Order: sequence, then structure tokens, then C-alpha cells
Amino acid sequence: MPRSNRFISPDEIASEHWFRLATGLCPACKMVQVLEAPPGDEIFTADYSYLTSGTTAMRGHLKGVAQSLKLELRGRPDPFVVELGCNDGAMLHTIAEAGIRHLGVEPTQVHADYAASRGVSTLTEFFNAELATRIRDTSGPADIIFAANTICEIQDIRQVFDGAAILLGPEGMLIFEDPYLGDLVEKNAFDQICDEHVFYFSVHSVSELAQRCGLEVIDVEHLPVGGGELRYRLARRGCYQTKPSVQYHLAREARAGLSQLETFVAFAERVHSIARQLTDVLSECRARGQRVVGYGATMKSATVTNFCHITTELVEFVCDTTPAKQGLLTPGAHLPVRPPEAFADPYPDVALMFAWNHEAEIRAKEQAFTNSGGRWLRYVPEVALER
Ligand code: DWN
Repeated sequence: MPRSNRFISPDEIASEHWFRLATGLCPACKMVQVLEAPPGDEIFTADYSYLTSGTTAMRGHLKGVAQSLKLELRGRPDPFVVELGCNDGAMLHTIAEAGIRHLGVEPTQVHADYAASRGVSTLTEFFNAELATRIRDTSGPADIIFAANTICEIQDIRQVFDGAAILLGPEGMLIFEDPYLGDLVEKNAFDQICDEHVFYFSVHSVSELAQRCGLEVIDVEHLPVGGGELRYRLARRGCYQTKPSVQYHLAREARAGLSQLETFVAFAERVHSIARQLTDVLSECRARGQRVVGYGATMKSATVTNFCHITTELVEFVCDTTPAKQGLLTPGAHLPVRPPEAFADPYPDVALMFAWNHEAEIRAKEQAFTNSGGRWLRYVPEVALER
């Protein structure tokens, strides 16, 4: 597979980096993870393209996170919030505006600079135990460490949890949200599997990891963002009473067999069937002379287009609102990425919904496409071409 967020120009095709995308289940701690992935400093380079504020859904979600953290910190003397992977400051700028002491740890320079322009204090570094010690020595312990779609992307994950145990105050909390293994399996969302997502967390695997670092999961919340995520709330062992949500999700995971290899063997079989069906439907559309365009050059679409061998023979191009992706080619499959205006110029017959986790927003925005007879083609949770 290619790197899922490396959109390239034609002259970069020959030097494109490929790696073996395979996942494994740890028999001991039940963590699901990729077996090989490029190191973080080769993924989160200075021009890393993903912008948290790039979609309405994520902007709104992270504003809500900031508002709830402000409420949680109300009444505390001089609280200190640290965000790991603050990206363009989509969450922290609200905390900064409220005058709450904060720090955004963001290794991608272009995003850290943009966050700083929004009044966010940033450090352009990767978080680890050494940096945690430095932050604590200079700024004191953190009341809250927050991360969204970040911790699952850090290979040396012990460094993150050990760092959190160093940086958090006695009653401090580590709150993070990442794509949920339960949703991935239930929705057949195989496109969530890619180089950036090193770990596919469950409450079981996060609890095991937390225990090894002197922390424990005290609450869990299921979120609709990103195709289905869990928000984990961790604290020092014994500091807080554990909420019923933890046992609820552990029981749910046991029923779903999320710790058994058989579950993932069956998942793989479903994915192969979806891949066959998707390429069959696309080939039939093209055989009938219909135009097919991709909607949303998502990171997730790199796995779909390369696993299903989707070329420009099947999908003409992909439209996307992200300026940094436009005019480039998608990773591996090399589908041209064009601005959103190209979608209606003229409308295709079929639109392949790569950004399925934003479907409601997209369908509302593209009502004219549907009204003109355009049809949406989905592949999550199964292949479905509208009638
Ligand atoms: O884990 C991650 C998730 C949170 O976001 C990151 N490592 C990378 C990224 O994954 P993704 O690219 O699959 O995320 P999205 O938010 O599903 O990507 C949406 C893409 O679709 C963006 O490139 C923007 C585009 N888009 C569009 O062109 N028109 C999105 C909407 C809603 C639209 O109307």
C-alpha cells in the first residue's frame, strides 16, 4: 500500500513509498495493530495534508469538546490543558480564547504555525516521556491531556501513556478519542485500516495498556464522528470511581468477539466480498458508458482504491475541498484530485462516496446531483448503488 495521505504530483510516482499493510491481534493484550508502518516523522512531515478544520463535522465536534472541557475546568485555580496533535488548533483555539492556560503539541510545522496564528501556544515536537517531563518542569502538571485521532497514530504508544503519567497532576485526566475497533468490524469499514492508523483500539486493549502505566479507564463514550469513535477517559489508578460505561463496553466487546481471531478472519472474508462487489458494480457502470467520480479524497480512500485496484478506467477523478490535495494524484491509484466545482461540471452518472462518514452533510449539499438523476455508490457497510 502507499502512504494514505501522500497526495503526489505525476513526477513523484516513480519514488512513491509502498509498504506491506497487514494487521495483527496480540494474543496477550488483544490490541489490533498494523504490523508495519512508516515512522511518524516520515508521515507527519512539514506538509502533512490533513486539516482538522477541513470539515464542518470535525470543526463542530471539536468546538463542542472545547466547550465541555471549559465547563469541566470551571472553578479550578489556573487549570492547564495540553492537546496532543492539536493540528490547526481546531479545539485549542476556543480554550485559548477563554484565557485558559494550554499547550498544543503538534509535530507538523505548517499546522502548528496556523494554530499559533489563532492564539494557540504550540510546541512543534512529538510527545514522549522526555517532553512530558520538560513540560511539567516548565509549566507544571496538566489537569487535562486531550487528543483526537492522534494516539492511535503513534507507534511508540508506551511513550504517550508514560508521558501522560508524568505530565498529569494527581487528579488529572487523559481524554482521547480514536476510531473504534467495534465500529470498524461492525461496519466493515476496512478503509480505516491504513498506515496512519497504527492501532485499532478497544476498551479491552486500552485498559490493558493503561494498567501497565499506572492509569485506568474510568469512562468511555461512543461518538458518531469519523465513522464511529470511542472517547476514553483515563486517570491515575484508584483516583476516581469507574463509570458503568466501561463494563458496558467490555461486555459488548466480549459479545462481539473483539478479542477472538475468528472475528477478524470473518471480517477479512466480508472485506474481500465487498471488494469484489465494488469493482463489479464499477465495471458494470463503465460498461454502460456511465461516468463515475469519487467524492472526497479521504485518507481512507487510499486503502479502498488500492485494495480494489480502482484506476481511472473505473473512476475518472476525485473531487475534494482541500486545496492542498487539488491538482495532485491520490496515493497509489493516482486518481486526479479536482476542486469541488468539477463535480457539477457536468455531474457524473454515479458518485462513489469515499467520505462516507460525512454522508449526511454531503447529500444535503449535493441535492441537485440527486435531483438530476445522479446516483450515490457506497461500500460501507456494504456495496449499495442507489436505484
Ligand atoms: O484519522 C484521521 C481522520 C480523523 O481524518 C486522520 N489521520 C486523517 C483523516 O482521515 P480522512 O481523510 O479519511 O478524514 P475525513 O474527514 O473523512 O476526510 C474528508 C475528506 O473529504 C477531506 O479531504 C475533505 C473531503 N470532503 C469534501 O471534499 N467535501 C469532505 C466533505 C464533508 C465534503 O463535503
